[in-house]
Amino acid sequence: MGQWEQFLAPYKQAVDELKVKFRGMRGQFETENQNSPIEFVTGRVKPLPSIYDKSLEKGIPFEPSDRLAHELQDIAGLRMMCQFVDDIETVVHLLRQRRDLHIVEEKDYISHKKQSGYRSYHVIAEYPVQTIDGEKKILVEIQIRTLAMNFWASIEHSMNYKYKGAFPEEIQRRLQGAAEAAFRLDEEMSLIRHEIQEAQAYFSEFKEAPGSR
Ligand code: 0O2
Repeated sequence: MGQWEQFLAPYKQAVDELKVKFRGMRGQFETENQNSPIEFVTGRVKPLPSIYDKSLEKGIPFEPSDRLAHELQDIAGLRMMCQFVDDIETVVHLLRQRRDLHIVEEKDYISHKKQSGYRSYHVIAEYPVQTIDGEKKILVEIQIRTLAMNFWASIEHSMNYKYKGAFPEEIQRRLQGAAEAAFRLDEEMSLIRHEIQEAQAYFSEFKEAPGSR
């Protein structure tokens, strides 16, 4: 097995385990007929070219090392998407209560959006994975955001890839405008949250009813 593959193996294990666990949280809300604050969960191990870019940016040697693992906090990344802005706080609260991970840092890019227009809540946590060589504590970054924030971030991320961060002024202005539009969309949806959730509960009951199709 290559050096990198070996280095990244516990990160892959953490991402796989946490995806199951976080999806399980959503499942539990469903089983208990409660509106889930979690809409869906994704996860990934940072691809090597991104690790390379980030290590260059941070001035860290590009080699499997404790330093790299410590300074790049998002080698293991999870994303939890919510329907409503208020759900984000609920999810963070649920994470704070968990005994299988230890939160070391929280970054609130919702109250303090980034210059780019980026909004999201980041939780950096230590998560122990059990390996054949014993327990290994690794850092995971959990990004919690609404569907609208996620839509904006995915688009901006791919544009960033194309323009390498140097957006033409017009595009940058439009992206910032789009971030504000996404924020207003979240606000509008929050105002009719009750009606939306009632309709969703009705819809899922209807879907489950025998002979409803
Ligand atoms: P990828 O490809 O998603 O992995 P810091 O040193 O704390 O100032 P750092 O270490 O970059 O900054 O951490 P930060 O900004 O808290 O979080 C990094 C991740 O958040 C990024 O990872 C993105 O996933 C996301 N992110 C942060 N800012 C933006 C932004 O302006 N636009 C978008 N689309 N995503 C953002 P990577 O490694 O940059 O990218």
